[in-house]
Amino acid sequence: MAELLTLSRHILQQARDHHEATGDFNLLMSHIATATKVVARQVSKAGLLNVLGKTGDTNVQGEEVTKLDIIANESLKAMLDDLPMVCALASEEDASFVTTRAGATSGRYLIAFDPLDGSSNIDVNVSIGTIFSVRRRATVGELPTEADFLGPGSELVAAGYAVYGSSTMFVYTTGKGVDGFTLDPGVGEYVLSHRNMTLPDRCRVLSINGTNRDRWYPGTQAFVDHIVGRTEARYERTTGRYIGSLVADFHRNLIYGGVFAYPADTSSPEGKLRLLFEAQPLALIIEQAGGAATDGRQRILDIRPDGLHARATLVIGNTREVELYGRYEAAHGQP
Ligand code: P6P
Repeated sequence: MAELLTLSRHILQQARDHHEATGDFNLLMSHIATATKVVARQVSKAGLLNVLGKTGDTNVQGEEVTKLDIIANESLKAMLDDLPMVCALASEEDASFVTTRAGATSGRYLIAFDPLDGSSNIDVNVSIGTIFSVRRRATVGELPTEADFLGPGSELVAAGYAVYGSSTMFVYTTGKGVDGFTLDPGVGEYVLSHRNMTLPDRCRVLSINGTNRDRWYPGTQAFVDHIVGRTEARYERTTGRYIGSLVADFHRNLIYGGVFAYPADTSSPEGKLRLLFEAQPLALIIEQAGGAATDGRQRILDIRPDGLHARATLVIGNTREVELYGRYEAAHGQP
């Protein structure tokens, strides 16, 4: 049987290639992976553990909170709170960041995560996911501040996601390409299944919520019409797929080739998706896989968030389509 390359070993190899070999980074990444395995177990047993459904609360985004959101959020924070190299954690579910118990002043790394993206799909058994990013602060010795989180995505040292679907996968990059691992429940380990993931240069899929058409600005409408109108041979076989779970839509497009767009529109003038918790990590991954991500005007990885919960237009996938969106955006502009 082919040798199984576990995520743990892969992280060690990556660390040898280009991070200080203190072991801190390896331990950090391994804890993130383990946290996603805990969430995967909770998600897989959600119906049985009777944790489906809503809590009746709303989060900082004003979204209804599901019980699994809370469980996933608390699991991730508990798993990462004990790491001496981590000084702070920021969650999409929480209004502000938290300093860790173990590394508040000594820790160099900061972790931001969306604990359970797409959670509105939990009750109908559609794939959901956890998205994370890791950044490093310049100095240690003091308590971290929110500003330590607000750098451009180009400063991230790692980004990745877990997708809880027909199988659980962990996909990540440390700036040296993208690799995907599938959870082997029998072993309890993530095993390399998608080495050096590269975005196919074909627009197999267009992912956008078409029911928002009447809210789109003209540039978005023209972009979609260009593809749906099959104005080029490239789009003869393009199909629409949109399941309202960003991680699942992104993961499918990464494998098949395609473009996802959640544009600013008249009801969400800043865009709906979060720059720090969703757009930045996925932008790092897609660029490492040979694609692109912009907000229609600038590279996502160049944008400095103006706050933890900053939102952004996200157009992400094949470079050709992302650039096409930018041309239509420039031609029509936003009011
Ligand atoms: P809409 C889920 O709530 C989420 O943040 C992303 O996972 C998903 O892509 C998007 O919102 C779906 O939003 O407005 O199309 O339902």
